[in-house]
Amino acid sequence: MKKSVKPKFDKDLFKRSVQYNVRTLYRKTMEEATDRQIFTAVAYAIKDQVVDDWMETQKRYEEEDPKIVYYMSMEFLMGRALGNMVINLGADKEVRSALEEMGLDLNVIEDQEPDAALGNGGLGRLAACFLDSLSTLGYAAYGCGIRYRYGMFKQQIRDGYQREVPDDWLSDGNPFELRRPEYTKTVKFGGYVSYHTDENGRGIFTQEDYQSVKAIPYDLPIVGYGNGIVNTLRIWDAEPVQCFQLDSFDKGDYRKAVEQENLARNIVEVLYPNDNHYAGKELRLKQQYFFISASVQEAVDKFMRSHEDIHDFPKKVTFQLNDTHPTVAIAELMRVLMDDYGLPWDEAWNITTQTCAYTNHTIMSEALEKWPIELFSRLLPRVYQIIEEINRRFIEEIKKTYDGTGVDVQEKIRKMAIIYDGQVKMAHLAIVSGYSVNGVARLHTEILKKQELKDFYEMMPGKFNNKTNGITQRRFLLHANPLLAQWVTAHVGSEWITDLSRLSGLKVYADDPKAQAEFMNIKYQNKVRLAQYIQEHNGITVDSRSIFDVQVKRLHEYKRQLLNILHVMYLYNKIKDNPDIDMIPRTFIFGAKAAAGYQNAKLTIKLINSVADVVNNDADVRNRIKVVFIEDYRVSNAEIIFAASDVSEQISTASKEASGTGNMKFMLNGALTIGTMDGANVEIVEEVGEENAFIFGLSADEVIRYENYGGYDPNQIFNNDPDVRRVLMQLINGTYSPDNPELFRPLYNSLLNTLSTAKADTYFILKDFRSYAEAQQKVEDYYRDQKSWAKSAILNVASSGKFSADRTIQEYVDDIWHLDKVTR
Ligand code: 26W
Repeated sequence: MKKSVKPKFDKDLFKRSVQYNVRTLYRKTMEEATDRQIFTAVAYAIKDQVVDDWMETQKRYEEEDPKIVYYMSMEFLMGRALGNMVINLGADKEVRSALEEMGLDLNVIEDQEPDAALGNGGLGRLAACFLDSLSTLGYAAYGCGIRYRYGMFKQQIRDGYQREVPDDWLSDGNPFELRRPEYTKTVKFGGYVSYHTDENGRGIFTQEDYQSVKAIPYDLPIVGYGNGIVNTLRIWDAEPVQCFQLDSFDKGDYRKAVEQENLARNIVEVLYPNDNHYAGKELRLKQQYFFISASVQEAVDKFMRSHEDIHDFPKKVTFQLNDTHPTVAIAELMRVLMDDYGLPWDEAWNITTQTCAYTNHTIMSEALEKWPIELFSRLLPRVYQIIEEINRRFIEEIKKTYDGTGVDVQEKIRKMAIIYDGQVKMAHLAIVSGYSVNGVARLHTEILKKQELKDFYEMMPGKFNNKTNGITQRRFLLHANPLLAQWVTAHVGSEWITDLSRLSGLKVYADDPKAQAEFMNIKYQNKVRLAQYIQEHNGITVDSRSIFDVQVKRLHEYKRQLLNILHVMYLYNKIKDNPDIDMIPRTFIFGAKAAAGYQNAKLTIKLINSVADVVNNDADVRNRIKVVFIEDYRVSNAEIIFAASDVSEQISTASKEASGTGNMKFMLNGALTIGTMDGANVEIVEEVGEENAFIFGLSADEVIRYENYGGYDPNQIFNNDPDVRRVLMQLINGTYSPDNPELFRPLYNSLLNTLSTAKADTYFILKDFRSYAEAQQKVEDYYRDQKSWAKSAILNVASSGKFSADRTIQEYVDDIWHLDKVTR
């Protein structure tokens, strides 16, 4: 194996290439071109330099024949590519100086790139971080996904309300993508399955009278850091099959042709903007099967291009299913192996169950995918047959395992069957048919084993394992926070870029006054940068010396943005009662998109903005608190936000947040966490020490215990805690909505429903309020001592080594995938 080499960067070639691109793409000189056009020209010039490494990597894979992981995911939340690619190429300095010589600024050019927002939140961003780590570590990998025409909607705030605007991210083309029509696949929907026996008496199943769609892959390069390895994110576009031959232009065919064309047009139209909420939409299932069928076909084709025996497939290929969304891959692989390769069931099953592995990302019951049989079998008749057979055999296995043991077998079947009660349960399919099931943080995996998936864990304990999430430090420190990145390198060397555990070398500086001052100054510079962004985008002037207290993530009741804003309302009351109260100025920053149909989430956005209007414009407040809602929170502005944060709000109801990954990005950038013992917060606190974080609230065990007893009674708190009572009354007395005092009634009701049948405060907001307010008081007291704060902040950076996606990926490789390392 060769030692990794720093790829060479040809500066002159790059400059000529940019000029040439502007000429040929736009028929313009550099002076005439718009910023956006220059971005495109630069992007093509960078892609030129990547293509050699890309080809070289793929050639190396052909020679070495390493095992390949296919990371199957409905979402890849990539953000911008240019800046990251330049960094990973090791060409940041050269590109910057080349552009400067041309009178251009890389930062300005980077800002022209639209985010590739092909994801909702955590799960999609995790997939993007994993791809970065796979390339950097030198493992052969494909990301498989959908080339949505419209990604995550753009959020506009109008009069305090969220408006969704389509994200036409491809309108100016995508310079980084490569269309690969030579790998086109056909995907079949609907029709029926006919059965006949061939001359050898073997059963043959054929799908008849179906509709088909062409799947055309677009490849995006995933550049490893400084190692010349380039993997591929392959996203599929849909096109109609050509069937307008004139001689078959009779009525029936015409209708079918139109239907097929519509199917192709609709299928990749838009990413479903639901996070953690299953809606059961037919088009969503079509999307799932569309990209999975194409990806599975291509994986098998590719394998067979260079191998003889399909039985060796699991030695060279593994599929990681990113939640249940791609789980139909299991049945599709069975179908291909049996129907296209003629394997008998048992052989196909052996291969499939050694190939597929499943990651669970949530215990929220409303997120579980359960497709109605009627819909599933109508859309995917052959795949459904196969799932029925998997289910039949699994039920036999349940009986074999539990018959005569005293266990209630019927009860087991009711709870564990893949098909039950008219529904296909995708998680059950994934667990039964895969060789690995993992959660995404230690606590989450324990809850899966002990509660949600208890029956499966008891029956097949060996499959279960934990893989605590991670993030890529290349994007979220090196790119997002250049000042801190330089400072870190000056103290511990640059190895942290590919070995984040090196950050622990910073611990010796935590007490050093010079290091503390430098650190706080960098934080201040980053706060100035965010303050400028806020000034430009919100027209709000914020004090860069105030505490930046930030909650950015999808808007969800379980994430409890409502708890945060209720606490702001409480602080505002304190100021109104005692106008001279001594309070360190604090800027409460929110960023969050709500699913379009999620009423309470949307109303929470309105509440945050209404509180902002009142608080920010009340002279009595004297700037001690400010509230800012950042419009259109996304990867690109996240990079600015994390770098500038002092306080990281990770306040989900314990047990509900599977891991969280934003929590890690804040920590890496030296923010202190205020949070519950939930998800990866538990491990964050374990690394950094409880004295360097602010932990509050019910534990996961306590929450689960209450839930098992049917919840708790929030009225007691309402009746006994005057501060809570006052804040809640302000939701319905017009304090924040004078024109419509009833506006926030639904939020009030969600906390305190007086209807005896409905549950109230299912996310324990009132239950945790006091404890949260106390923790927030500690935050303020602690911030008064800048030395202590700086020390804790440095210790947070120094203790974040565990949370690199490089560590996570290496664990997946060691325990699940068993890939071979490739170097260049
Ligand atoms: C079917 C609708 C749907 C859509 C998205 C259901 C579930 C999802 C995702 C699983 C939601 C998600 O992004 N989950 C988050 O995954 C992150 C990465 O593992 C975790 O860090 C977050 O805690 C988890 O909420």
